[in-house]
Amino acid sequence: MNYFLNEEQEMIRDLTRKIADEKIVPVRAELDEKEEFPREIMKVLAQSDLFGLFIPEEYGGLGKGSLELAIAIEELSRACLGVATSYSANALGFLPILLNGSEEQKKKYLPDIAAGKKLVAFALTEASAGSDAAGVQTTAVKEGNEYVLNGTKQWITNGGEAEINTVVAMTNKSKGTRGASMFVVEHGTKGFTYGKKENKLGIRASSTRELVFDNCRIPEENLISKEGMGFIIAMKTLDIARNGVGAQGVGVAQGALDASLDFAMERRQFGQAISSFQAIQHMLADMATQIEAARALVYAVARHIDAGEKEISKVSAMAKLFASDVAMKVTVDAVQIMGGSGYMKDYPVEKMMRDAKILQIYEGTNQIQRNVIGQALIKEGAKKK
Ligand code: COS
Repeated sequence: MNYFLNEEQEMIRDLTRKIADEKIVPVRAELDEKEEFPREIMKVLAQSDLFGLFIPEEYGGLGKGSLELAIAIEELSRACLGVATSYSANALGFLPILLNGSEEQKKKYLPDIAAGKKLVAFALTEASAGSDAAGVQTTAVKEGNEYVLNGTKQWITNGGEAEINTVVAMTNKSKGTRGASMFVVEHGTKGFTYGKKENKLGIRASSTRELVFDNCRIPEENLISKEGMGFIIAMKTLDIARNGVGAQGVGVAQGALDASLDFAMERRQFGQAISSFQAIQHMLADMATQIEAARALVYAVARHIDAGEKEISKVSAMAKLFASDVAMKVTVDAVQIMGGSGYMKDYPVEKMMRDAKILQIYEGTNQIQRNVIGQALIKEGAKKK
């Protein structure tokens, strides 16, 4: 379908597709098998200026929007969701600085991030704070002109690989969500170490690790915005980033459709290509229709965000919810079409199926997305009365 992308957007698509085909596809199975972080690919993305897509030109970026970011994420996800997750989590990580950082913080951090010299991680989740994002137990206590952080962050994408971490910690536990604050913690800060590295079902090329703060002292300048704004900054960050998860869903689903269509046209049974059977054609037709619907929604939400619309929580949650469910269904169906071959590691679809599952879980489970959408509908309904 023609989404009437402009010349620059087409260029970003072509560039990321080329990198995906030439640099990611040949190594994706090995990265998955060895659970290896894709450092060389990150370098290629940096050389191609792709880390600067969403960062304004004044801070060394390309000054593009959510749509360009979605296009890049989609193409990387078509090849490998583990690589795409490492790339996307970087944007999730710098969004708190971009959205609410001071001028000094933006000037200090964003140029290196845009150049791909420094990778970022976003640290909200903890053992007791998953869907209940307000359950953060990590504390930040002000002592003189420093904050002292104590606590452990869990399942942090890019954990251990990122030089910059945006971290939510409680500055006043008695105030609930209004007692949370957002900080920048740099790799190498005394009292900041990495804990368990997770062994995952999918997206195994991405790093998922604990961040451990043990009397970790950071300067007060590392507080983003004001004390008490951490939860709201995290929610605003997720509102933008969740559409990127939708783009990941579109990409991995497209990759699975492409692989299973190729296979179906080659594989012969009962004296003919299996693609000639209506049972297979109907599956392919459903997969292609669902992907197109998901892509249309993700691009529309990206344009909605880029137009500066204020209410983005609901639509971004819708894009994440819909596209991740499509990704799961399509990747399972791709394995089914390819039968025994689909189940084997000789083909990419079993990996895509394992990878896709995380999209229904991270950046807010799809149950949480439904809550966000439901709450927004009720709010809109009340306004109409
Ligand atoms: N933008 C700006 N502010 C927001 C917001 C948003 N999208 N969502 C909530 N807020 C504000 C609310 O307006 C409220 O402000 P006040 O203190 O002025 O009243 C405050 O934040 C608390 O909101 P709420 O009461 O809705 O918080 P809950 O504890 O009920 O949590 C959900 C709401 C469930 C939506 C939130 O916890 C969530 O998104 N959970 C999933 C987290 C997640 O994605 N985890 C994955 C790991 S991070 S990769």
